[in-house]
Amino acid sequence: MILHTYWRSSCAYRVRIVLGLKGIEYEPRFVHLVRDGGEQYRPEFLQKSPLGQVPVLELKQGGTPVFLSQSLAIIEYLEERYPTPALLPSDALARARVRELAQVVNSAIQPFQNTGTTNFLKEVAPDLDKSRWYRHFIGRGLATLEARAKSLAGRFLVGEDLSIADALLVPQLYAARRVELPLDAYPTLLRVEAECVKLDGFAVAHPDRQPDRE
Ligand SMILES: N[C@@H](CCC(=O)N[C@@H](CS)C(=O)NCC(=O)O)C(=O)O
Repeated sequence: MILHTYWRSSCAYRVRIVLGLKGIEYEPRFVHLVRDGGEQYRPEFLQKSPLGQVPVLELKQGGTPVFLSQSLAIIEYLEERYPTPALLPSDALARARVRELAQVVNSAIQPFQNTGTTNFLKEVAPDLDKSRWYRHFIGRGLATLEARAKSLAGRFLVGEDLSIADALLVPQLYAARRVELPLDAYPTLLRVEAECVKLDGFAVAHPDRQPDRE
């Protein structure tokens, strides 16, 4: 299987974590999101991902390549195909909690920090204070996660078992540090992150360990 990825993409980082935790071999193909106006907008990549975004998982169906985008769809596909270690709890409410926290990152934070969004903002609102923008949306999302985590977290974000929610949390904290958001208001999230990064699956997925890192 092939993963179209970029070292600093938090969404590709999520998928790399899941591939690493499950020990799934894959071939990376690098898509530079900044160089030459963004390789994600080249016609050949838009055929794989019409939104022009990474990650994309490339699979073979009956010998023909097929392309799956959206990190959460990819992660749930991997969870079904490679169930060990399980990254979704067996209890229905706990499973919904994992998806709830994953969606806070996926829907309520990441779209506001996305390169495509901020490039467009530069165009339509050149005087915008970008650092205030990032702090507002990332801070609001992390505060939501922290509030939930206070009652839900154990060793990991939802209870004692590692889950998809942890695979979204760690890249989001990485993205928050990139924009220098102070993180001391989120002690539970930092404690969970410290547990996650002890695991090899997280270590191998880190942006600094990617061959396309600059
Ligand atoms: N919801 C999508 C978001 C994907 C996304 O925004 N990817 C970013 C990198 S983290 C990207 O490729 N941005 C390039 C652009 O929008 O131009 C997912 O979870 O995969």
